[in-house]
Parts: sequence; C-alpha cells; structure tokens
Amino acid sequence: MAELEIIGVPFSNFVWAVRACCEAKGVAYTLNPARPHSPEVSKIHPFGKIPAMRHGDVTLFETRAIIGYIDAVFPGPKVLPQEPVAMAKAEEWLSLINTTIDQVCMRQFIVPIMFGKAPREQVAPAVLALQKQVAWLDGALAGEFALPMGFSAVDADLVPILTYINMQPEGAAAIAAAPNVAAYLKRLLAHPAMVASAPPPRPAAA
Ligand SMILES: N[C@@H](CCC(=O)N[C@@H](CS)C(=O)NCC(=O)O)C(=O)O
Repeated sequence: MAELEIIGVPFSNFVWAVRACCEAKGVAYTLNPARPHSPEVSKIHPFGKIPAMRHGDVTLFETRAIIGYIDAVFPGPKVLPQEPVAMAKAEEWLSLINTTIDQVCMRQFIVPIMFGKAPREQVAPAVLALQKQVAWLDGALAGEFALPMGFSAVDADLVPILTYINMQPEGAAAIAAAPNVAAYLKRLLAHPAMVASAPPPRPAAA
C-alpha cells in the first residue's frame, strides 16, 4: 500500500488529532512538518490550513475527512463508530469540537496568546466563553460518555484542545473547577495513542 503522509506541524491540535487516530489504529505514516500556508500545504488545502494528507493519488484536507478516510481504508480498531446512533453521536461531538470548541479555545484564546503574544485583556471574552464550554463538558462527561469505544476520534479531537488550554492559567482554572474534565484529560493523556502522537515541546517563536 502507498505511504501515508500527514502534512502539518506537530503542535497543531488538529495534526495531533489525526496522528492520534493513526496511532490508535496502528497505521504507519510519515509526518511532513509543514507550516500552514507553506507550498506543500497550499497545494492541497485551498486556504493553506493543516492538516493535509497524501496517500498515493489521494490528497485530502480537513481533519474530519482525513480521519474518516484513514479509518475506512486502513485496518486496525475503528476510531469512528459504525452503529448508526453511535456514529451520529460521534459526528455530533466532532462537529461541536471542530466548529465551536476549537474556535473559542484555540483560535480565540490559545493562538492569540501563544503565537500572537496578545495581551491578556484582549482574550477576556474568549476566557468567558471557554469557561462556559468547559462547564458544559463537565456535565457531558459526567454520565456514561456517549462513545463507549475505549478510544475514538472524539477523544483524539478533544484532548489536544484541553491540553493546550490547561497550559494557560485561565484554562487550567476552568479545568480544575471541572472534575470530570480534569479526570478525563488525565486518563486520556496517558492513552498510548495520545502519548505516541504528542507534539514535541513548542518552539520558542512559532
Ligand atoms: N477546519 C480545519 C481547521 C484546520 C485549522 O484551523 N488548522 C490550523 C492549525 S491547528 C491552521 O492551519 N491555522 C492556520 C490558518 O488558519 O491560517 C480542520 O478541521 O482541519
């Protein structure tokens, strides 16, 4: 089978999610640590975002599409449920994470602080929104988690975002006030798929 190439810097939360799914399935891949808007990425993603993927003649962009392709084409444990209700629940979570939680936690909070060096007061609205999201997650993770698969694409998608916000005092405080989220993050961060795909320490100026 052709070589699978995951394209994108490893400290991207979405690149981490795709790599975690590969690790969970035992799928071999090459990581091409290209930055957003680099020629390798822009050849595939119309707006230069990461991750992108190449597998033989197949190129893909968008995390959800890449994970779906890998889960369908490669052997190994499924990271997306097959049963209709569980599948719809997973899609519900993935959509929520990719469109709403990522927007607040990564685009409006982590990226301005860590990459843009934005002053703290500039991200105050995002902190309020993040606190609401983490509080909601705490309730959602309280009962029986909707996806009893041991490890799924939902975990791969959510854990990197929670990890990044936990590195900042405002995010760490929100997680500390949410015991179910804190326990979930601790448990999932120890999962071999998350450990094997974890990004190296972030470069000083990224
Ligand atoms: N909807 C895309 C979002 C990808 C995305 O936002 N990637 C970030 C890095 S985590 C990126 O490339 N940012 C650069 C930019 O938006 O210009 C997906 O699910 O893959």
